[in-house]
Amino acid sequence: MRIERIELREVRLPLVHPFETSFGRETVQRVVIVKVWGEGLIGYGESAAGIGPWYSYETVETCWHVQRDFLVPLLLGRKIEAPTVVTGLFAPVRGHPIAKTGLEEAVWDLLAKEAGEPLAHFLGGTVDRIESGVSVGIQPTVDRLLDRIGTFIDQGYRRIKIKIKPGWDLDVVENVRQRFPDVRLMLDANSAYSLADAPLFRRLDEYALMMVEQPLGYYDLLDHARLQEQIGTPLCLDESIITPEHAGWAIELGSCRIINIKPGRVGGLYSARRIHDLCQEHEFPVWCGGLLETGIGRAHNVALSTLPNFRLPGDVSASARYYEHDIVDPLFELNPDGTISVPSGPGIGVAVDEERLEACTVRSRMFEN
Ligand code: OSB
Ligand code: MG
Repeated sequence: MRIERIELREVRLPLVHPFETSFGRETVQRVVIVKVWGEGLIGYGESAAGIGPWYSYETVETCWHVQRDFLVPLLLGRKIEAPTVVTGLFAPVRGHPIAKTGLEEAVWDLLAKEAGEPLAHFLGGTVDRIESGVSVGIQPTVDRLLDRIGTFIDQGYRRIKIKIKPGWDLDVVENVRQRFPDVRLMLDANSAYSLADAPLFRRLDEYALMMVEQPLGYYDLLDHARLQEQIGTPLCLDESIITPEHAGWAIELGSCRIINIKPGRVGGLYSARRIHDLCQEHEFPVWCGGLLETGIGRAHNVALSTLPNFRLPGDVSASARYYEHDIVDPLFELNPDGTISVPSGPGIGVAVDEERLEACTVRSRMFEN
């Protein structure tokens, strides 16, 4: 399949609720939606960089620059036999995984559509529903947090992740556990602590947490291994795992016992699948994280989550948890049993509402060959 045309679109979508983490507060999501054309078909992908270089060094501006000036020229006009070759094609560009992901995902969608297969199946997944969890941002008060968690539990979410930061940790967890003694609960610190905080994490061992995600430095593997040795709760790495090699190093060093896989963080679905396979060989469970994607990136995350070693509920929640007017049809909805159904149509399996997409586009650019 020859890649005949590529379009980049910067999209802005207001979030239903502001999302606050240890690195800041977002009220609007900005992403680059990528469309690729070949043989009368269109593939869609998403680069969910967000507004500032907080979670990662990438922003919508860096994605646009790296895509327009370096990645699009590497892909446009090429004959692509299999989506797995895109990662190699992009290898000369160092880093910038979120920028790469939008284009790589769009090629996966396009080739799955060419094969007439749902993306989930095309990737090697088997299940028709995935377990859904929800990530709850830092709230103005503990009461607000308890309310929000209660609402999500009532909706059926299968596990709750709460964001923590210094000053919003032990007491908050104590309160959540008192109110919800049995909920499957985990924490995400987004690198807000250092090894000197080990005593805090030892105290958190008392709360039957499924895991603590990324407590220490965003590039660190060694201090996480030192911390994991001192605590009972499994550590889960997010920011520190950027390539399959990092996953291998983390496993060898004992830096964590669980890995959060996000296509955006690792440069796309092929890299995500390689990390999945490596973790499976080492009996490390994985789950699918998120970057507040619109329905397009969400569809890719849903498809990825159907691989067999995605054994824990992910941060792949319903469209309505993020956006009032998402850009896909149908929307992703939570089933009463806390699962999300995997679309059964070809490719991402959901239609993109082009009118809606146009309405929230702030700039676009077409590249033709
Ligand atoms: O650390 O997992 C994270 C959102 C944006 C950036 C980083 C993270 C998150 C989330 C929410 O926790 C994931 C989601 O629901 O999409
Ligand atoms: Mg995280």
